[in-house]
Amino acid sequence: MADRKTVKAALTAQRIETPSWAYGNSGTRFKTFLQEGVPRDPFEKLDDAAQVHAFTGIAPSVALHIPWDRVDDYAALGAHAESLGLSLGAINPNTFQEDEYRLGSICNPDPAVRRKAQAHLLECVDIMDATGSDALSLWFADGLNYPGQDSLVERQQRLSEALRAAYDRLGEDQRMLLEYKFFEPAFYATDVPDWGTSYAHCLDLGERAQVLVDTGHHAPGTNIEFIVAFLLGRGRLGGFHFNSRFYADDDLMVGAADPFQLFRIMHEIVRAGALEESANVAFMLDQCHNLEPKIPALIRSVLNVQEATAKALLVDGDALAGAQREGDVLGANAVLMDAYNTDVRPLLAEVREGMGIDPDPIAAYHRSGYAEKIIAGRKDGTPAGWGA
Ligand code: PSV
Ligand code: MN
Ligand code: MN
Repeated sequence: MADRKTVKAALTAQRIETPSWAYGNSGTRFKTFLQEGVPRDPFEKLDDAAQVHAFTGIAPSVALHIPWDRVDDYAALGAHAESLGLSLGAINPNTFQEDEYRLGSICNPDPAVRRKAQAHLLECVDIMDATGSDALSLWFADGLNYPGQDSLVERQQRLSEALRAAYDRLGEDQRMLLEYKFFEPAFYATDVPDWGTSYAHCLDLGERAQVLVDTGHHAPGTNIEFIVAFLLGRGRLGGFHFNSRFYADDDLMVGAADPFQLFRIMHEIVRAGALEESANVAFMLDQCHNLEPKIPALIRSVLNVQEATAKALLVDGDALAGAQREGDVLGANAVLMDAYNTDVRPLLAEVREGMGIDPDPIAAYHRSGYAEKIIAGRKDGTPAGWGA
């Protein structure tokens, strides 16, 4: 087991990226409940993200979704981030909200629609150049509702062509993350439904194409830590979209539904040394806070990942390896469970004190008066939200 000092150093160095879209209004397909004080533009989303970072100390970057976060001057947005002690993270193109994309984007049977989607991917690489972002994070809603609707094989060929054009446009220090999702919005077939499909396309493209694992995008019962371990072993785990699911892509707070699964995932990360910055795994959240206030929900989510990480760091690796070698089934399992059942809150309070932040980030945020300030100060204008 790593000594306490090493564990604390790893926790202090950990970084978790929050998504710009989690700060805006969102909802289910039935209703978006508007909240007061919600940001009205990407600049204000960054202001709120700076609060999450200020109270956790480990969330200094923000992912953008284009066109939700479209601005005239991305360098100015980057400068605003910098002035807040933040940086701009992954750029997520959006090819799922325009009427032309009814039958898909880069897999659409109509070449004109494919060209439009392709141009948007390239525009997003231009934005990466302006913001200094290193990751083009791709998710495609493309798929079919009915058997026979389109050719499964030809759609894969169109996908390959579009990914190739985007990949070839990336700079040396930029990479592509390819996310998969087993269903929704398409119900019969999805063009990138699983990690295997994503992995195969990444292998075709080259080393800077990697798989993105969104924890909400699997069938119930899927062993996500196996996928993580496999991809890590092949150098193709690009990053995560963390969230919780009870049923499908629920986008609830990470660690809320199944903290044990989160621990098992972080155990594979720690075991592989992938917490290190040099491993280049992006730990991002992808969540929607429909009922709960957004900033404290994001703080809670960051803390949940941090708690799972702390427990994973406490696994006694030597004892685990020994028990595994000896075929000691119960002993090996007990090593993992001992770490999982440890109350890491006192350790994390110490880590925060070492970072000069309050040991109880949620309480400190509530005391800060920021929530009241944004409710009073953001009365005019249109709040940001899905599609805005
Ligand atoms: C799709 O369900 C997804 O997980 C993708 O990452 C999108 O970019 C994001 O959600 C939009 O909310
Ligand atoms: Mn996602
Ligand atoms: Mn999702």
